[in-house]
Amino acid sequence: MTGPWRVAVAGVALASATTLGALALGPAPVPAGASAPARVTITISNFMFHPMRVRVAPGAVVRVVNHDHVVHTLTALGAIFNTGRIRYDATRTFRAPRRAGVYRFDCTVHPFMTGAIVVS
Ligand SMILES: [Cu+2]
Repeated sequence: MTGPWRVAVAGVALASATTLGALALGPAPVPAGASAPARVTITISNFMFHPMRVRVAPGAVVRVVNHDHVVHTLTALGAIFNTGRIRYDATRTFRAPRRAGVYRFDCTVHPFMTGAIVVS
């Protein structure tokens, strides 16, 4: 995957996030032009990531907290980042990639749990 391709994908994703802002899940999206946060927290509850899609700065610190009574993971497709197994009430932290793009992830234990980190 080349750099320009990833940047193009991120551009499309941001454009749709802006257009569909009112329909987006989770907190209000960061306005276009504002800098993306350097730290975010993703919580897991009821077998869902909250928020399911989050915009972060390159290399941002991402905290993941599991509120479910079962083990989950937050694992990027291709395992570019991976929390490993997170038990009930445990927290794991990792750094987002430095390269702009849309990074989809799931839970390796429950692959129907999906989300995305948008680095921009
Ligand atoms: Cu899971």
